[in-house]
Amino acid sequence: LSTNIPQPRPRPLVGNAPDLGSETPLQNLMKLAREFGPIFRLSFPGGVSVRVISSYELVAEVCDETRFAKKITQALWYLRELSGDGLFTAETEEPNWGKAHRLLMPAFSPAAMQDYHDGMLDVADQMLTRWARFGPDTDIDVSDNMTRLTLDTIALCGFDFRFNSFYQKEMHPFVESMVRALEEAGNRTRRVPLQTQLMLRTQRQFQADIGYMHEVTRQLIVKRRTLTPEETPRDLLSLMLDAKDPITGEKLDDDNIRNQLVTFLVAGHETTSGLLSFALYFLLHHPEVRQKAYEEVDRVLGSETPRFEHISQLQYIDQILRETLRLWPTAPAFSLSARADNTLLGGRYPLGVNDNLMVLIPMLHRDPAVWKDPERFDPERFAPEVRDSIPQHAWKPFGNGLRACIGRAFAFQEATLVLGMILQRFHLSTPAPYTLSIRESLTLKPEGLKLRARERKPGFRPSAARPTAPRPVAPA
Ligand code: FDE
Repeated sequence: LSTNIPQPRPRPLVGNAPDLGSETPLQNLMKLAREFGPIFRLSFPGGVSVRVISSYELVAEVCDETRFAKKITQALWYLRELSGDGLFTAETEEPNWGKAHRLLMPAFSPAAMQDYHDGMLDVADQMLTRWARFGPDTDIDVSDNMTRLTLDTIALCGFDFRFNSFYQKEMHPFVESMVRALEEAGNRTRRVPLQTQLMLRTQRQFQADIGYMHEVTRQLIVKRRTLTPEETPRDLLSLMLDAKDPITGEKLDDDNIRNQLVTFLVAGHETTSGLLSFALYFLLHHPEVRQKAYEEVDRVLGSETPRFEHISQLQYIDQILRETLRLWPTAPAFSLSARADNTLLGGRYPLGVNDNLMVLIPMLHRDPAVWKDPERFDPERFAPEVRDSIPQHAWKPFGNGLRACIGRAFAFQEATLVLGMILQRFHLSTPAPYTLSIRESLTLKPEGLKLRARERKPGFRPSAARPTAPRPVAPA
């Protein structure tokens, strides 16, 4: 057995950077995996290299948390300029990660989802009311609508802030800053540091964008502190301000809370927006799936305003979402490294603690050893009767173990509700034949996807979203 890991031929100075390219690095990685197999290596200027793994067998091995752990890679360090020691970009060993993790877990548990239902319903209703008013002949930009929806939803449910994205043409200035800063953080991974140091204007813009985001989030915290207990909504922000970590007895400090707010906005909107956009893509292109989904929605929701109890009954929608994340996991990779030197991967490849591993999720999700006819979109793979036969680490759209996605239940709750409400009210069609083209930023999105929405019962509206009554402050 060879212990050499295959590698596309590196070029002088730039190594394998050209193999990744700048527009579609993830799709290029998928092509390389098809060519070079379940593990291959890429090297970059400055001595950085990464081992990309994508078979079920190897991924199941690196998901063993006693041997491997999340690695804050260079790309995450650039992102840290925005989100600091927020959950996503903190090292597991940093005390603030453990503190925030313990303190925030209850707010993301399935039981806590009930608290977010009214906010989710409120924003979804804004979007659909707009669709109804546009009428059946307007082209609706899917990713744009889903991004406005998911951003408004996490901000409203998380900290009672309204971006009101559906009431303006341009996105809120916070979003412009966030998108620009995320893009720059991504671009930095493709430059040598000296290049970035020479780009003075880009640097100033990056700092200005981050400064603005920090200022907006800081003000949210300041303003929240002025509310009386009766005025204070029971949301993530009050939990972060009031709750004490059960182990250390400490509260989160203001800088850390600010970092968490930025983290939730970044992590909670692009990924969920992509999930909804791809799900709509699949629904538009699979009439038999759409039909079955309509039947379920009509049976479960009828013409009622969705209630929290309805969501768990939308089983088939849940299957559609799982299958969507199988083919296009919108956060398409996560990074790990071995906990100890002299680790042997796959019984043959030696690894040290400084070697970066990247799990290429879309290819894991296409491993023919697990998935029959992997390219086919088929929600039946996740039918309750057969779901349990899917091996444990074969489906990883939310990452692994301790550092897996904390927002999973939130994202599913939101996406299930929104798809359910769309189908309850509209017939969907594409204005013109569409071939899937994927735009990459940190996450994946179908590019240029448009839909038309014709009301199923013209003028029908489930009774308006109930206003959220002020709720008591979360117990400390
Ligand atoms: C996380 C996450 C992850 C992992 C990463 C790593 O490992 O690095 C993943 C894969 C994910 N996430 C995915 C996803 C998808 C979707 C749809 C989502 N996600 C959603 C959401 C929402 C929200 C709110 C969130 N999300 C959040 C989050 C956070 C905070 C995190 C971090 C955690 C820790 O602790 O680390 C994540 N997420 Fe997600």
